[in-house]
Amino acid sequence: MADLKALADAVIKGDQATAVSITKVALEGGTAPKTVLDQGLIAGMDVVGDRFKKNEIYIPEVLIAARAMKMAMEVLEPELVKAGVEPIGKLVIGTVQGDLHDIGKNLVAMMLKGAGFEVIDLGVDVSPEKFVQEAKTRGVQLIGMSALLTTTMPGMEKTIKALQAAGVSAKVMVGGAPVTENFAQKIGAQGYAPDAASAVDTAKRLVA
Ligand code: B1M
Repeated sequence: MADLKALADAVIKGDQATAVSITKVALEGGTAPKTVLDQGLIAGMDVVGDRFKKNEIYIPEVLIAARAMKMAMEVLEPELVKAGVEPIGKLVIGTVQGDLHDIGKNLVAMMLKGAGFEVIDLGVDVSPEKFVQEAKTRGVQLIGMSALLTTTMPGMEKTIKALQAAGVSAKVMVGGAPVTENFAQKIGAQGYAPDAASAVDTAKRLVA
């Protein structure tokens, strides 16, 4: 059994090489990709988030930890995706304008790919105009928006209004730590999910 506690510790320390090598060893040893994700990478990032909240660590340490998680996720992603079969839907996803947080959005994108969705990732700091343009030209059924800052959440509502004004009929799913079901309903989003796993269920429901 791979040492997923050591993997979480590598993320916490921002030790990219160790995070990548334990991820590889875990996968080669037959540990399920989802277990590596939940018990190693996400467990480590949870601790980082907690320490950041308590001012025990600062932005540089968080950034270094985030990089280690991203490097390990590059190894993990193809394995998560392998579980997918036929594309069951097509969506664009992005972090809203002014917001550079992408770890959660990447996890959601990864899980959706793993569940069989075709995912077009627009990255971070995505303007309402860009969401509208991409949704129109790519012919998607679903638009996913992520926000981690209370100050960038209004970008979700602006985007929904821009989509409506442009006559885009694709459904909208929103998420991110400060986003709630109530907020989603208030801004007219059809779907909300509190985490990457439930994002898959919500997306499936919206394209059914
Ligand atoms: Co920043 N940051 N950050 N940060 N950061 C938070 C979000 C914060 C809560 C920390 C704190 O103060 N305790 C706080 C926001 C406060 C607020 O607005 N309420 C904060 C702040 C203030 C800032 C800056 C303003 C700091 C500064 O410069 N003074 C700055 C803003 C930069 C910007 O965006 N313009 C900033 C910068 C950064 C870093 C660059 C250092 C780094 C981001 C690196 C990166 O993403 N590439 C960073 C990080 C890492 C964090 C914390 C520590 C961790 C976020 C994270 O990755 N969590 C965070 C504190 C925390 O959350 N405890 C914090 C792990 C991730 C798996 O969870 O993203 O919630 P999350 O995603 C979950 C769910 O929310 C959901 O599924 C995911 C997986 O389960 N989900 C969706 C997410 N998107 C979804 C979309 C869906 C459905 C579900 O549908 C489409």
